[in-house]
Amino acid sequence: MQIQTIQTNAFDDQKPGTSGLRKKVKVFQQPHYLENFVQSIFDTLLENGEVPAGATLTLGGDGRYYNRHAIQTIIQMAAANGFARVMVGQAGILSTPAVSHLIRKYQTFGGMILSASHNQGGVHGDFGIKYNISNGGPAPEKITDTIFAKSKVITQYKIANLPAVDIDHLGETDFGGMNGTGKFTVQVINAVQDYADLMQTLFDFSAIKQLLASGFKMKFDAMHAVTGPYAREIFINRLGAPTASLMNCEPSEDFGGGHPDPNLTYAEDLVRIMFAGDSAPDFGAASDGDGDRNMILGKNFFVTPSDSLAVLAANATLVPAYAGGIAGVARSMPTSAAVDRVAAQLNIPCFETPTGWKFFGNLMDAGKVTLCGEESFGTSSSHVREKDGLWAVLFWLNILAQKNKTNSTPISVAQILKSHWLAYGRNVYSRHDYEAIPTDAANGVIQHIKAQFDRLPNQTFASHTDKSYMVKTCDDFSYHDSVDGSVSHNQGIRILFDDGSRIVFRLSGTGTEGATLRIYLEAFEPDSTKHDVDAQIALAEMIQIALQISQLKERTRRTEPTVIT
Ligand code: VG1
Ligand code: CO
Repeated sequence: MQIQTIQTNAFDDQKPGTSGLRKKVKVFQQPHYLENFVQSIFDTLLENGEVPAGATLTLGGDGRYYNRHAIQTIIQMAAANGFARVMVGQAGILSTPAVSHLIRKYQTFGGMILSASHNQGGVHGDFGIKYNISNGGPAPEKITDTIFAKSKVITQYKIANLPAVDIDHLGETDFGGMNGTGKFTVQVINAVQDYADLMQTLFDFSAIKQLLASGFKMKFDAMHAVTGPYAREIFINRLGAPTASLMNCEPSEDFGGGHPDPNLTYAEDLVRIMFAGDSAPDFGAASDGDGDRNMILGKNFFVTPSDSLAVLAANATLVPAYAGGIAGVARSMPTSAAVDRVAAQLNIPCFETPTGWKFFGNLMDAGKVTLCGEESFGTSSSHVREKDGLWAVLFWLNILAQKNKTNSTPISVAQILKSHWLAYGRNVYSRHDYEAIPTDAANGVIQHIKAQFDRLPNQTFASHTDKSYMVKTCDDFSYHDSVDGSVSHNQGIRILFDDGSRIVFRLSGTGTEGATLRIYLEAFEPDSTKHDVDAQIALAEMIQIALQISQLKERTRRTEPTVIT
């Protein structure tokens, strides 16, 4: 194997966002663009010396367009940069939680995930790369900042002249090592079994199997993305569900032309099935491009991700892996405080972190939290260091199986939520996204809100009812990591009202077109007679206040959000 050193010019836009570097495919296709970023990752890892002898890199993606090309390039660059082995998913495909699990199970040095997650794929869609460290979790900000700094000054990268590696057949291929020394191995694995085995150690598969055999109907939508093969192994082969329980389970390079984003807008086919009245299945779920997100639906019922996290925490002891209780919980700042109420009752700590899974890693490594979640359809536990879509689906099924075992009248998803709200009160919640707006207008909105920070506290906003809303405090959220002492500023604007209601404004860090402004709305409703009110109606006044404070319509000329969840 010969190593070539290629001269290159730096790009100035390779800043990793909330979850890795995401750009249009055509941006990644520019000469040296991918290589520069990959070398910047390796240079960051190598800063303190060589890659340790025998180091393995785990590698896989969600199967989107450009995945195969990128896999070959990264294998060649890993060889040139001193890795002894690359463990790659068959056909180059691995879900994000599967990569996290493989890194941990086989104690590999780290992993690269090729995905732009829920963003559209295909030639005209998005591509992305993320680096995960040896705990299985996304690289923390300290590392991603260094990667960005290196990408701005890079002058050369190293690549080995390997022949194209067959990534479609399981097994190992050995190549001669760097400049004739040692050897370099590419191992093609099928991670589905490893992942399904892990799930089987966490959940009561025989109880879920019984539930599914009892006439309980489920529908899982893989949205033409990575979870299809995992879902088939788990639900059909291991849990005995009929094949009709699955839809869109063939991964495709452009996700069937759709948006692999499991929410009420983009998972419309599943939503239609689940809201079909009496004939609807009892349980529905979907996951995103790289398999780390989940949407949970009941018969004619939508579970907000924030509520889902709270329900999982409240019922964790029904699941074998968490039967002994959970150490603590964490949620991203914009996620509703529903889980905080559960934590208070369980007398366990609850942490509030910035958006993005990378902030949960330290808390899990330190044993401070077991369950984590984000309002953006992400939930998981310390079994991996990523969010995990199928894990959340199995958790719900395990809860339903247990609750229905001991009850003669079936208990539905909607009933679980209603009794949860009865016990804890309801944190009514919604997120409004304004996608692809001009960056200047988006920044203008944020500046305009910040400029009001001095006068907002104690200001009262009129209400159509006899209620009025007074601002208690407002700030731009900063996070102090209690484990490593790091501080992250500018993580989203919070406007907190004296009755516990809240509006959060944040710019997305995963978009690739203009800016996406997210408005997160929350109000606490203790009165159970009002728990059935639709969230958009219950939050109507919060929405008006948000528009008034932000001048969003005037500044962006948008009259409606593009996505409401
Ligand atoms: C979004 C979500 C965030 C999530 C991130 C990655 O980020 O809001 O909660 O962690 O996507 O998820 P942003 O910056 O666009 O709001 V995934 O499934 O794209 O890896
Ligand atoms: Co994702």
